[in-house]
Amino acid sequence: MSNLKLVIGNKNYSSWSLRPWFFLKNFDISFDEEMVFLYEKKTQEKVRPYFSNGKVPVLVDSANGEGFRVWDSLAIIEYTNDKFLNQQGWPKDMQARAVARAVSAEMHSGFFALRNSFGMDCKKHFPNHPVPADVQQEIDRIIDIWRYCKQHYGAGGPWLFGEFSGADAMFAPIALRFSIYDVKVSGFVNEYVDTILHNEYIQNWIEVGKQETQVIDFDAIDIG
Ligand SMILES: N[C@@H](CCC(=O)N[C@@H](CS)C(=O)NCC(=O)O)C(=O)O
Repeated sequence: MSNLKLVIGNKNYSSWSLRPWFFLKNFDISFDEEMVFLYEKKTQEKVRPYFSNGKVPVLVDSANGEGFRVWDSLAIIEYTNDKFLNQQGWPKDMQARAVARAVSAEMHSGFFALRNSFGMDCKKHFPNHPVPADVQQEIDRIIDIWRYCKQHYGAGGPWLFGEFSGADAMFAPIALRFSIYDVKVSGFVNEYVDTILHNEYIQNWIEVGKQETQVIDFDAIDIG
């Protein structure tokens, strides 16, 4: 048993949970998982004790006994970077690091059309799915962000800043959405999406998600 516990939603659906989960896994930080099924009667009851606003992910750090809680995906990445990685969770170069944080914050606070119209559902695949104009606009912005990162900082490896960083964890669910909704991409975008989709931890997440039985009606709720 680890001192760290990550409370996550259904792997099939919970894109916010995937971000810190992927970050911790790829940086080999050991943690336990507790899964809370989303949008069920007991969901709020299970999540509220963590001082969350009823949402997952939440990280619980019991190293000092008291169960310190961090209730936001990006804050969990920052906290574990501070505590376990000696700042290796973000690019070493100061300017690259600032850009990585800027694009992560942009992901964290935006892209609502894409998140709402192309909800994450690992079990689904929609060949030739239509792309509404507002979603296309956001996809174009994401591709511009990825191109900028790769061109300026990403030559040293397959990730946005060469080596894996918090920015890749923040954008990982986008690769899953591109695959599920058959978003046509080519060149470096395709390579980057493949890097994420072929990652062993992402494959494991998808496999487990596919085995879950709870079904959520996307039209009835906003899952982010
Ligand atoms: N900003 C939060 C968003 C978390 C979030 O919206 N989580 C969704 C699941 S992916 C959730 O818990 N939804 C349950 C609800 O809204 O009742 C974060 O980054 O952690």
